[in-house]
Amino acid sequence: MNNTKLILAGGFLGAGKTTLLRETALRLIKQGLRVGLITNDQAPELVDSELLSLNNLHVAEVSGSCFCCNFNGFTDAIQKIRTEVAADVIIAEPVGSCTDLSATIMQPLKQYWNRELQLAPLSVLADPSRLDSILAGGNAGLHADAAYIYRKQLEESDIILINKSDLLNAEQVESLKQRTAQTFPSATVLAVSAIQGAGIDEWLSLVMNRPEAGKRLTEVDYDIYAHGEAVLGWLNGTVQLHGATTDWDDFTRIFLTRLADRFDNENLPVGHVKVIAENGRNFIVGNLTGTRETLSTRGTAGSSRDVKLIINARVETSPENLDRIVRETLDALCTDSHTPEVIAWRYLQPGRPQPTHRFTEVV
Ligand SMILES: Nc1nc2c(ncn2[C@@H]2O[C@H](COP(=O)(O)OP(=O)(O)OP(=O)(O)O)[C@@H](O)[C@H]2O)c(=O)[nH]1
Ligand SMILES: [Mg+2]
Repeated sequence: MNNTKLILAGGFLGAGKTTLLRETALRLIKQGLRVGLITNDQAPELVDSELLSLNNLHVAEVSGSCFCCNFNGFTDAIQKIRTEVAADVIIAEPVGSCTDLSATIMQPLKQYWNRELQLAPLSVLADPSRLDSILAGGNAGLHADAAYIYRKQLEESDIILINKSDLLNAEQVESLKQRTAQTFPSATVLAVSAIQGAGIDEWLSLVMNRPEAGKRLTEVDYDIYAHGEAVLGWLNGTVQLHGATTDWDDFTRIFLTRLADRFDNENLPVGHVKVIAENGRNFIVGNLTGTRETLSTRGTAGSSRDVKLIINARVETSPENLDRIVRETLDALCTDSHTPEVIAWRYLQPGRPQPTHRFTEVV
């Protein structure tokens, strides 16, 4: 089998990685290439995998641990996709709270998988409002240790993608690009809009053609890193709702709005809360990447008596409190009209990262 191009698209929670995976995969498929995607999370039941599969894309999932702490799980997923679809290109999305990927993923892949894989430069996406704060020495509305992870992700990248450029005017884009390049001088900085497609071809031409990947290692203090992850409560739940005919688009918006209000009122910074409501092949996705004004939805699930709801929430609070808030909000919305049947429901605090490999030199 020919060697496969592997593109790692990292970046903090909610930066737009899954949106980029979808947009890029569709473009590459149009060019006649075979594409596989790999998603990753601390627990199963992923909105991202469901969303990409519903777009008819080929997805493998590594769940239960990040790629770095389950390197063999990651390479098994790579091998699975190579076998199943003979992929020309694989795009992988690491967990948004993960860093040190150059030392723990890129270098080991270069060392042990150089015959099977052609590694693309490490791309890291950044949400412009969080990035703006980080560049100004702030914490992007996050706990200082979570903001540390954000900075480390950018520091180790080969390419920084300032995503959501559609939210900025040309002057703001230029200023953000310049300040990013000054702070992270060894990275190539591009501005893109994953949702509208702007800048994606330029990025693709870089990742498909540039031979150097994982050019630098950065020092990471694992105590701060572990704490930065541990301040986030994590909840992945899937429920089936049965009951009165309901407009699931309204339902999803109200559910997310009420959650946003709870988090904002209790001063709990949101990493990312995402919900997908599926009614057969119709679905709506709702996202919250910060306070209430970041709430957005895409797609439509229409109306019916039944729906499958997948909820993935990463919020700075204890997992128990996150579970309580999400359950109370859902139960209040379902009173009398629906019976929720829980298919899967987990809440957890990410454990200390213990990478399978950690290289101290660039391969
Ligand atoms: N305006 C705008 N919104 C975007 C863009 N890309 C992504 N988003 C939105 O940002 C939110 C998060 O996008 P995702 O692609 O789920 O982000 P992610 O990085 O995969 O998030 P995690 O998997 O939780 O780490 C969603 O509401 C997207 O619609 C963009 O280019 N412009
Ligand atoms: Mg994602």
